Amino acid sequence: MKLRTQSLTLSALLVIATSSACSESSESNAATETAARRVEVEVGATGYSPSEIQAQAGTPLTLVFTRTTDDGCGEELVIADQNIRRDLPLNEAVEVTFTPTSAGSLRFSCGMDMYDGAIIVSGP
Ligand SMILES: [Cu+2]
Repeated sequence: MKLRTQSLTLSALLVIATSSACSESSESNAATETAARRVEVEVGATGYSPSEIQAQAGTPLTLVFTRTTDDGCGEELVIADQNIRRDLPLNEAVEVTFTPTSAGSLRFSCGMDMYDGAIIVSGP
């Protein structure tokens, strides 16, 4: 029984590892689709982690922000270029999805413009 559970767990892990791997496998059907990108960002006492996020123009990007502390000032998230402003309740994952349209750097910050992060968008 224990062995079976372990092998199931292993299978699940393999599935996760496979699906989250970069789409470099030439045999994958996913290569023909535009795979949405999903990045988790922790908002801690000193800012965002990671504070720099890679994205691609034309590919939907979902950022999942979770604020993990009441210290600091991460209660509000602003992505000015996308006209996005969200409250980040403590320990609650907040998803922000948009599709960057052109290459360049998109800045994100806290509501008072103290915390600082960047989304680096490469061309299509
Ligand atoms: Cu702030």
